[in-house]
Amino acid sequence: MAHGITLEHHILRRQRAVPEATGELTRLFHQLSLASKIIASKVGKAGLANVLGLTGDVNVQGEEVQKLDIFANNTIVSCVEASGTVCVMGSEEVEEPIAISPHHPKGKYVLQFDPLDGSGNIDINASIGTIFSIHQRKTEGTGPGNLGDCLQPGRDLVAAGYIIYGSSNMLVYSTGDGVHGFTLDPAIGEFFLSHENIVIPERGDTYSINEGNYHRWSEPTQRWVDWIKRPGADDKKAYRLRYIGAMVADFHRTLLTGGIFVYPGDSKNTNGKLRLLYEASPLSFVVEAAGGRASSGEERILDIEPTALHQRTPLFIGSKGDVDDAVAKIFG
Ligand code: P6P
Repeated sequence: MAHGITLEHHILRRQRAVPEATGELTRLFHQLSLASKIIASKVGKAGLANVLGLTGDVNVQGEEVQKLDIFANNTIVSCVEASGTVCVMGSEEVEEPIAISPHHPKGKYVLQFDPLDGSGNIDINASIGTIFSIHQRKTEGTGPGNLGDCLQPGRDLVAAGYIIYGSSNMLVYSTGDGVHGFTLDPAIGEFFLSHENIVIPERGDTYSINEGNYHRWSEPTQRWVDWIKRPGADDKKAYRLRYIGAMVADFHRTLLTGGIFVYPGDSKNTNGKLRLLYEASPLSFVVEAAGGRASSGEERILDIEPTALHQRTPLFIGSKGDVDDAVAKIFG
């Protein structure tokens, strides 16, 4: 293929290798890809169209200004439900599970997503992203799904990934057998394979955490941060701090170059800030498929049995060696 392998071609090749595949996952990915291109286009013009992080304004065209993450949410919902591949959806922007319109057939999958993670970065033109996770439905039949279909552990994911809207727009996904990155060619409007079989280094040299919360952390967490940022025995180097404030961007750097991203529990939020089902779980599925680790400190993220749609979890994610060190030093 002149320009390389497209996302659709890559997914189709996988579908053909799975005898029982019905093509539903391919169709779901196609609609997710479409939604991400629409979002990327809107995000790219946010500063011009006065569609920043504000809400309730009316722009120069007299149009109701939608907050970008609401726009992103609605774009994903409308694109995906039209595909007839999901029975229910869950979104950071919507309190309850999202039912599929009666006008559309229900499919065998469950999609959960953070439509625009790190949207506070829009106003400063820093990277943001969409995170998605795909399970098979648990309820029988072809009718509407429900909350029980959403509350599934990450180890049962069929696929997961993210789109990062940054200096270039990339989609990174895994179905458990490898992690693959695709870069959007805006001139053609297609995602082309640019990072095949991403493997995270065993260790990195950056740590990513909001040090502004230092005073709220447990003493063991404070001691681990004090340790990782300094040279130590056995040629341990001082790790460098990198923190963009959008987990998709901080995770993407960690996946490609190694190191660790941490959002721990603290005295204000014992379970931290990040959501399990549509932030920690999908990125943990990706990092493990790339040879990395993801833990809450107490257990493997993918083994957490969810009990609520928007439940939070502390998160230690990244290179195996760095995550193992952090968990051992903090939790013993
Ligand atoms: P803090 C963005 O709001 C987000 O959910 C993640 O993308 C990001 O890693 C984290 O919160 C940043 O939180 O407390 O450091 O501003």
